[in-house]
Amino acid sequence: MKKLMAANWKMYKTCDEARSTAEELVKLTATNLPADREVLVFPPFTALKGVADALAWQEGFFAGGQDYYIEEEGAFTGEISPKMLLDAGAVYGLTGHSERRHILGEGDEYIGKKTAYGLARGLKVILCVGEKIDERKGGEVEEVLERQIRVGLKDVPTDVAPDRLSIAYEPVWAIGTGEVAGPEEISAAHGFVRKILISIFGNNANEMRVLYGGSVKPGNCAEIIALDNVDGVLVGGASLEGESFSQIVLA
Ligand code: G2H
Repeated sequence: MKKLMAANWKMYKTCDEARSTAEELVKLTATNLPADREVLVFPPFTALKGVADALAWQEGFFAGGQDYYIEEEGAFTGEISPKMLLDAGAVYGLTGHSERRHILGEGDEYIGKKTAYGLARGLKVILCVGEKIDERKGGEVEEVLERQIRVGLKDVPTDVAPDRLSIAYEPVWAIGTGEVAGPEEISAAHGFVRKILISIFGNNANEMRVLYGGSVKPGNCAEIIALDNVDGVLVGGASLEGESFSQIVLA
């Protein structure tokens, strides 16, 4: 299974800035990208086509959409569909990111519908899960992760191709805070995520990627991706500069 090194640019970068960062990333990593790694960038929607075009001719480089709606088209002001993402060059879609859960108010049921819909419409999907600090302090990590995964995947066919579905474990208290989960916390959470995936998808789940996200940086990436059951990273702040993200990609 190839490690997936993913950048989430959130609500940062104009079209020109995004395209030039993508081009810089290609320049810094394409010739020395290890054969067991892939690179994925989630730019804002407005910059998606430019970034996808900049990455398209590089083997192992992909673009994705940070969100999408659960219809193909229609009177849904402000929304965007998987069909539109694919048309702009996206291969992946993201669901359940903590900022959509906790700032935009998305719940498990809707996230579940969205995950299944994106897969059915041809996207590869990364479902994000993760506990808040009070849930960790209250000993509820496994309960929260199990609920988010089971509800988030309840409409996904059990024979889904394993390379089309990934989970990103992003503890909310480690997102954008500079606070990284320790190796034991990451290993325990990823082992638990794998166990739940196996209970849903059987052996297929051993081929599904489980990414870690939350204050990943050039200085801590190598240690994190070497852990058991860590099949890549989803990086926010430290992915915004081509130089910094290229160090993560090659770490
Ligand atoms: C978590 C992560 C990217 P950051 O949101 O998904 O962001 O690396 O800034 O913690």
